[in-house]
Amino acid sequence: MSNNTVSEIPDRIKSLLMDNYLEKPIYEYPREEIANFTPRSIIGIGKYYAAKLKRKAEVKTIADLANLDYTRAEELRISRKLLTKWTLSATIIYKFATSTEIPLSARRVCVAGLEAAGKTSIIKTLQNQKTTPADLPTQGVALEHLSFLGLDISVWDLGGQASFRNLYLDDPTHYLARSMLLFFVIDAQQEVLAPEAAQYLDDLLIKLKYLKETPKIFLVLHKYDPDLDKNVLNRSIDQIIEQVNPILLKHSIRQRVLRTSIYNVHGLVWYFSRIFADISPISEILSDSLAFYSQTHGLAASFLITESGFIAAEWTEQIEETRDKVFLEVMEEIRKEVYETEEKRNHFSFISQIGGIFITIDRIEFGSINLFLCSISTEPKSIDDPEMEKLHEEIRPWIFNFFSIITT
Ligand SMILES: Nc1nc2c(ncn2[C@@H]2O[C@H](COP(=O)(O)OP(=O)(O)OP(=O)(O)O)[C@@H](O)[C@H]2O)c(=O)[nH]1
Ligand SMILES: [Mg+2]
Repeated sequence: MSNNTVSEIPDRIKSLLMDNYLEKPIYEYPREEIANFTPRSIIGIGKYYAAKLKRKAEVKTIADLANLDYTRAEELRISRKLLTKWTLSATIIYKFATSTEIPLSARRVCVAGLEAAGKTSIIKTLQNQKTTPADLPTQGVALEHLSFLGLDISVWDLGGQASFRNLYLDDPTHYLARSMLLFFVIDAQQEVLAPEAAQYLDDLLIKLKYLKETPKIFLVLHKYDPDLDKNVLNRSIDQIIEQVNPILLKHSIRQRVLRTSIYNVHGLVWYFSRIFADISPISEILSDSLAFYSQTHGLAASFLITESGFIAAEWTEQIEETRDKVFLEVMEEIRKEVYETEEKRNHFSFISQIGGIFITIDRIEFGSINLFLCSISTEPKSIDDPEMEKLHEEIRPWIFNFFSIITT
């Protein structure tokens, strides 16, 4: 029935599974049925532990295991490290089995929209580069790269001048096919351009339908600048949505709207981080671990940031109002560390310009993946503080564990 046979499973997922405990060869199962496999089919879970999980926590399938709270390790008398690893494996398999997304291997995204909507500026901001109003319009397509938690994402920046738009529409197989996500960028301050933007979106969606492609579509209402009157902006956005909504409806596409500005870097990076996290199998579990880590150690906030500046996980319970400022300071320090410091430091700390906030940053390296763990505290802590040492000793192996799974 299903054309999603197991042979299409990426090696990364196959390598987590054993087929000795199945009634028939793995490739004969429909993809969604993998979620119902016994936990024993996960590599590393033997008979003894499978029985224990069943008896003590009613875990009978991979789906059950994916939903098991791994902080119950002590109560279940299973080592925390093992249980974390198994629930993570189960989560990755479960997500794969139940997702209707384009496979993880397709990591191409398109950014389209009218000229001067701000597409190139958004991409540059995500790449941690400065943009200036004097930057030139994109001539045709510019191919860019973003990296998120070990995923290499290639970004097609489709220059928006009318002559180029026609080029893409004339050859959609080349310009639009095999994309996982399509960001359609609209200048939120220019409601007069909305009919033209809506027309272009319609043209693109018609071509995608013809190609039988269903990338996730995001409307990026850009130039939503923080210093502008929100009433005026929102009124303009309402008018834009009014033009665009019928097009989405016509193509039965769910409305997903982002409001971004290059003058709100945290907001922009955060939005895109969430979207990319959605296509990364490990982001959710990283967030859970970070929350656990932060609460255990009484932190005010914490970020886990990738070398390229994306937020892999964030926990900011106690510093809601100053979060954006702190985030920008953190990003600036990381940028300096990555691009300007000659020798790599394993950790460093600094005091925020906002009074009473102390930040330490840890570099966590795993193969080619570099992460920065930022611990934000309201009490002065030095990097030589034994408390901090303890903290780092704890989180490192966790993160290490995650990456050992996704990269093997
Ligand atoms: N106020 C404001 N201006 C922005 C923002 N983002 C980009 N701009 C400005 O908008 C203009 C166009 O930006 P680009 O990024 O070149 O636009 P583009 O969509 O790539 O344009 P094409 O390459 O021609 O398709 C530039 O002057 C940018 O500085 C924003 O968030 N707010
Ligand atoms: Mg451009």
